[in-house]
Amino acid sequence: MDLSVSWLGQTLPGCLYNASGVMCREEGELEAVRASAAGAVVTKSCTLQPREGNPEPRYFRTVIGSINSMGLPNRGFAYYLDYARRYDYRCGKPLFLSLSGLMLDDNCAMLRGLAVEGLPAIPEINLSCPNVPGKPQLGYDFAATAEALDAFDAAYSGLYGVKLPPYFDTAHFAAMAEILNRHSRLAFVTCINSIGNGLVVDIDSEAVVIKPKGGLGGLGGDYVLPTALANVREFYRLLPGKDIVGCGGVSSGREAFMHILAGARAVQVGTCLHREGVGAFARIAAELTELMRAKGYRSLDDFRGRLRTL
Ligand code: RRO
Repeated sequence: MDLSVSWLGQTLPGCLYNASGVMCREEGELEAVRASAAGAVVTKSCTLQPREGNPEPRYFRTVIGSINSMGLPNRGFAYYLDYARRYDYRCGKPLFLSLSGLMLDDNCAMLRGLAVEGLPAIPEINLSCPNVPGKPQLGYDFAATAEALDAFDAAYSGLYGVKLPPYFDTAHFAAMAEILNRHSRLAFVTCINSIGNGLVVDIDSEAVVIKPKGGLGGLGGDYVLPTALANVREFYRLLPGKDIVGCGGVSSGREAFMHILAGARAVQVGTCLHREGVGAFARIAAELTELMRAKGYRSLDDFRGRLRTL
């Protein structure tokens, strides 16, 4: 069975990798992902300067998913750039650098910093962090997103991607797609970041479960699967020539299959990876392989995007 993926001019050995934020803040975690059955590696979203993030508790696992308000804890751009300098690109697993500057100039400075190095690492610019108090998600401000993409094009001459927040209205899919389609070097979009500002309530204590923002945080896991699939599907239809990376609610081969059927070129794993560790990649890949075998598919190209409508 062939789970390899042709993408960004190379062949990834597998279609699964980590969602930014999970198992990717420290070099040891990044190397554990690289050494696993993952087909690529993405770093924790970084800012120009290191950040501690929000006060604990800031991540909580529920029976069917997760809520987080991490607040962008990261080691700072220089740390991940240094990792990118030393990364073993010959392993065939592309390295994505997730960038989440606190303002547009910071993102452009990081893009320029990456450009001068001439490294094969690929930026995934995060337009959708829901958890920094006072900083709205850029992807919900269409004019600001349009301005940001123009600035990214000026700051960086290579291919790049963006991580989008979930959208919930067909008019918003269309408006965002129209903006994204203006940028030919925007090669991929990752759908979706967590569903922002959910609230998990504990009945026993009659309290919220995370401390920042009065308990509000981004939802992941089973809560978000249908929303993630809708975003993958709509952007797959609306962004011809660009690739969609599916992210949201993948905990077995079945959800990975659904994302690819909806149009995903590669699939990220977040909440499940946090719960299970890097062994999740081999397990999900084996389940996807078995499902494909049962259906008579030999490669991901056999069914990518071929979701049927009624
Ligand atoms: O660090 C976080 O709180 C965080 C980020 Br940057 C993000 O993009 N998505 C998320 O759920 N948490």
